[in-house]
Amino acid sequence: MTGTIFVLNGPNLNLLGKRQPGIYGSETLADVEVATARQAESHGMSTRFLQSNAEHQLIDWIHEARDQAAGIVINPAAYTHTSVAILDALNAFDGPVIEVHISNVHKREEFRHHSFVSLRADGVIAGCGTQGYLLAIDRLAKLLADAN
Ligand code: DHK
Repeated sequence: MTGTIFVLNGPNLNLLGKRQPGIYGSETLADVEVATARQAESHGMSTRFLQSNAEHQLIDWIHEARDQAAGIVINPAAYTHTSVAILDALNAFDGPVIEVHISNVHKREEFRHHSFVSLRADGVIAGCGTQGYLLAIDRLAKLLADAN
């Protein structure tokens, strides 16, 4: 096991900063990548930061995390609300998992209130903007330190 955290991002997050900035803010995913890498570094850890619009790709990365990652931060985006397959993949991962949503999904449409991923997540952060990713890194670092 290494000190690597996989940070996985689901569909449409490649458009972060351009897409509905009133909901998701003006920072780009590249900005978030830099900030999360710095945050992980401050805990002596590194990140592998990935985004895909394809469900199967996210699942394949979760499988890779099984022997490459100490923990996972995941914003599954719309797959949060639909994907049993991503839940099953996360259930095959032994380390801690933190689920992140940039927006407060509970303040939005009812279909966003249910998360399959929350059945597996050790923590859920919603509505804290892109700062949620940094909070998730901090939480993973604490869980991993406590486990050792
Ligand atoms: C991002 C999305 O793309 C939505 O489909 C989710 C999530 C919420 C977010 O807040 O980061 O419902």
